[in-house]
Amino acid sequence: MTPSKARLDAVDFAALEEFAARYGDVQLPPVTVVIAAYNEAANIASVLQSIPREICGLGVATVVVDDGSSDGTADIARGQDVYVCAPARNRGQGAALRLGYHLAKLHGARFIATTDADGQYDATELDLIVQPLVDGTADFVTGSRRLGLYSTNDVVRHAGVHVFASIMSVIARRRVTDTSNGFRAFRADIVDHLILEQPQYQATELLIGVFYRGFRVVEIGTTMRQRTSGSSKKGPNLVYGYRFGRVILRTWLREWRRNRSEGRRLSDPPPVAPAIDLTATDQRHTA
Ligand SMILES: Nc1nc2c(ncn2[C@@H]2O[C@H](COP(=O)(O)OP(=O)(O)OP(=O)(O)O)[C@@H](O)[C@H]2O)c(=O)[nH]1
Ligand SMILES: [Mg+2]
Repeated sequence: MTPSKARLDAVDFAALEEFAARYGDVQLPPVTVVIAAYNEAANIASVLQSIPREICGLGVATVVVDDGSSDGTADIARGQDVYVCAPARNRGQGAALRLGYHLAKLHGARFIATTDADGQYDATELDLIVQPLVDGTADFVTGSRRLGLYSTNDVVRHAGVHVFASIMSVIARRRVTDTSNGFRAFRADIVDHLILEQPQYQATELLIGVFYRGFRVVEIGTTMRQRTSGSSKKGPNLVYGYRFGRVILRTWLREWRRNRSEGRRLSDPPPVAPAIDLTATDQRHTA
């Protein structure tokens, strides 16, 4: 992976160096769970303790990316059996996840899963989203609250989930039910084929990217609970909706132009689809 392709910047490289200095040239197990965490002191310990030691029979490590929490989130995470990557400057969830993906891939992860540090997702369902990758039937699996369980009293947010899913269904030319789910899993090698520029609202950039690169995307019903502690970092509903919509539009245009310049169609297969050889690593390794 070249730095230009990875689109990492000086903050990312410094964080990767600090990680290597702290943990050495660690070889991550096949499944690495990446969690972006910012001021989640009230939630992070229980979330980390809920991550299973094995997913689909494969070894699991967790990498927490905390870029400047002021409430001790990183210290709490370091007290758990996980890896912590700590960029020097706060840049948003999208930037934290992008760094986490590259870190996981650089250190040998085969599959990357993500969940949030706020306890809204159910870690016992990680098996559900990793299984299609292990079976080789999908490259990217995203949780869907509408196909699974979803509790909210927020009617605006609820309507937004439907509206954005309809827009995404038009863009992807297939039915999509949830565009902002942070519970997902994908093959680590696809990261090199995606452009990830969004510092905060990455979910749709990632989703449009995988659709337009031709990767096999599967939605699976999963659980999404309400936050019980801490506060959303995404702002009030209208701000969230406006910024989210803007990311969809910009990414769509970018990926449409990218495909056009390469003579690719939406239905074309991915640029490369290397086979996943799970016999090549120690599958039981844990953090
Ligand atoms: N490292 C890092 N993590 C962040 C940042 N902003 C948000 N996060 C984390 O990203 C995850 C999702 O953030 P939330 O604020 O819950 O956003 P959301 O789940 O999309 O929206 P809500 O439905 O309002 O909760 C949580 O684990 C946050 O701690 C950030 O600037 N840096
Ligand atoms: Mg949340």
